Amino acid sequence: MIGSTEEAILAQPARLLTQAQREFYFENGYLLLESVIGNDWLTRLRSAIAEVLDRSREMTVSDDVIWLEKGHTRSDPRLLRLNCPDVHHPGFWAYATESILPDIAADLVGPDVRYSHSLLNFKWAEVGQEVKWHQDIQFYPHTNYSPLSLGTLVEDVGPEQGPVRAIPGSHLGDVIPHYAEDGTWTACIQDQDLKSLKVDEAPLLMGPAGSVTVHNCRTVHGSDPNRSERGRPLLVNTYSAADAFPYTHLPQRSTNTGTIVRGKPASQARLDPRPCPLPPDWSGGFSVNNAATGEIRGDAG
Ligand SMILES: O=C(O)CCC(=O)C(=O)O
Repeated sequence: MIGSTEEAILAQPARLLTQAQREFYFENGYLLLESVIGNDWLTRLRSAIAEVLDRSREMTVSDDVIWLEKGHTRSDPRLLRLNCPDVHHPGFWAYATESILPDIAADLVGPDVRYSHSLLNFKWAEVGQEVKWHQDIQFYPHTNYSPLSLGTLVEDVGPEQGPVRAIPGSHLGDVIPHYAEDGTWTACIQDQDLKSLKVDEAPLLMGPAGSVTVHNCRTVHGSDPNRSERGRPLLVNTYSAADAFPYTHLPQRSTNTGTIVRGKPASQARLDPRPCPLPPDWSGGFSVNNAATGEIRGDAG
């Protein structure tokens, strides 16, 4: 469904995407852009990742920056996630601002683009876990629903590696609570609410290294475990229109949060009347322990 906000965005000249791609995103809430990132960037990102991996060899437990996967050892490092990569290696911030990512965002949210946050999800070979069906906006409500996440496939991703899956058109439905009946935060949609969603119709957003996935903050998405022998590093960068502001503590927040990466700052917030359930209070931090309960892990991508 293309409303007046989307029409105004479409009326602006595109920097990179075709009009058909922009319309597809507005209608479906996701997009897959195959092989759009060149080898120069991929080499830079892989070298930054190798440095992070080396840093993790000294670790035995997760900290706020690096979350370790089961079985992590010095000689066989396994990472679950690097939080806020933008402030932990200059290559990640350069990529977030100087690559085509902010141009893709501008084509989908309008010319004025605000950087929100990044994370690097590893999904290690054979042990990388499922990410349950969820919407991102419940982790970080904003004054409007422009936030979107761009996932860069740093390596080739096939069906067995647990690619992201997104339910077409689900961004036009409700924002579904991520709480159990007893009020416990679960970071994902409850089984009874999944019944009305067409999870079987969700395509696998996979492709060669250098492909970019896009999903809107209301789009229901998740991913299967990695059953393959190859890792699946996914660098997630989240942007919004410049006039979208978070009104709760962000789970991922860095000194770069709020930077205008294309266009100009907003002079006022744009308010969408559609409600959003509040997340738990993340002001004390968002760690591997409180991101979700038990084995359930959602993703504030
Ligand atoms: O790493 C994944 O498979 C999930 C990513 C995700 O849920 C997100 O970017 O919001």
